[in-house]
Amino acid sequence: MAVRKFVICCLLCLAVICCLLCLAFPCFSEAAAPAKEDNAVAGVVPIPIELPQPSFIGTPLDYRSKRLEPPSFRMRKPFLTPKGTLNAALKKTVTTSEIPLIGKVSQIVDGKKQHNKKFLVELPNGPQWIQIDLGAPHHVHAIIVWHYHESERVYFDFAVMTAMDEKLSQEVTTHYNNDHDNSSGLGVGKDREYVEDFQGRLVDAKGARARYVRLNTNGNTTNDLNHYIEVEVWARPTGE
Ligand SMILES: [Ca+2]
Repeated sequence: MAVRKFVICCLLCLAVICCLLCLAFPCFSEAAAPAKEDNAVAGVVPIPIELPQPSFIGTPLDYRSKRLEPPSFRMRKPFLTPKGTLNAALKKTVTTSEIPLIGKVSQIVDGKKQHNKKFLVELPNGPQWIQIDLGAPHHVHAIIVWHYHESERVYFDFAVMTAMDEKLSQEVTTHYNNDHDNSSGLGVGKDREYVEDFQGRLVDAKGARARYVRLNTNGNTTNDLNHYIEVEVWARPTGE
């Protein structure tokens, strides 16, 4: 009986000592837990997108379409790209289908993206495009566009393409197209329409090889004009 009591006492003491060790040295209790994964998976990191201030002016959008994305008030998830990916569009050469009515084409890639009208580049009515020359072939991972986010609006026939030449004849890839009836002549697109906001629209270009990036629109829910505040092209040089 005495031996049994002695064994029970020893076990209780051992348990108390283990608990005290775990409290004093957490590594005793976490030794088997897997290492916590960092934001950066091996070789890729989230692109550091700097967002402008949201706008709280303007009337709510009165537009209904089965092609319109349902409203989302969530922040975009981090977008991972290979290390070394930069905004290759910044301060590069921009050409446009027509001369802007407001602003200069260089403002599309000047890094300024607040919603105020002084940052706005306005192109005339009808189908219009802007094109960015990255200066050299790149692997393009993400194209982010802020058309005009002062008030809620939807831009029509939004299409994003990349190519190796400025005439868009070599290695042409369409990454986004919501021209559902081919009214802009870019082919029928099945992507959704969306409401502009301060986060801009990120188009996944999946590492496409390209030197030129072209963005198209054909008016919007407020008027028939076409607008750009900023376009970013997150890419890495191919080294060619
Ligand atoms: Ca700008």
